[in-house]
Amino acid sequence: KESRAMKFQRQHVDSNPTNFGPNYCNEMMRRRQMTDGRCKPVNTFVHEPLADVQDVCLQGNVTCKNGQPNCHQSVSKMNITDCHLRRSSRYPRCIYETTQKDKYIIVACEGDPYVPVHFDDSI
Ligand code: PAX
Repeated sequence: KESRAMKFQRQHVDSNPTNFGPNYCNEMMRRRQMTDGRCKPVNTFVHEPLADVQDVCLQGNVTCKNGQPNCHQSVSKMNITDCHLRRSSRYPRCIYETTQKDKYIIVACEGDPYVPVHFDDSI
């Protein structure tokens, strides 16, 4: 079974995007299985080395949006892409807006090794 850590990598890490352009989210949300059964409404991909994303778990501790204490904010801005489902798009045709940004990421971490399992926000 896919672990929470592996699921985070599938959904949120794309270190070396090869297909960047206006269709990035439409392709990647499908390829990374976030359009099976429903269109996931919002999802962020981080374009940094996996080790750098995992290192965020050792960086500034912050409270998560849900009040849990296990969130961490990156010390550096990271290159990310936000995928937002278009309001007019209806399953099974999931159509996304692709927006590239440089922002600090906030992830929730768990386990031993302590690794990212949830993407909380970017600021
Ligand atoms: P998730 O299901 O929220 O969390 P996501 O991050 O890909 O998935 P399972 O066993 O899978 O249910 N976990 C936590 N979740 C939240 N908060 C804390 N502190 C926490 N600690 C552990 C994946 C697993 O992490 C566990 C949680 O129980 C899950 O375990 O965001 C909704 C989705 O949109 C993404 C992030 C979420 O997907 P919301 O509205 O809940 O914040 N998303 C959101 C994004 O990718 N980018 C964004 O900018 C925003 C705002």
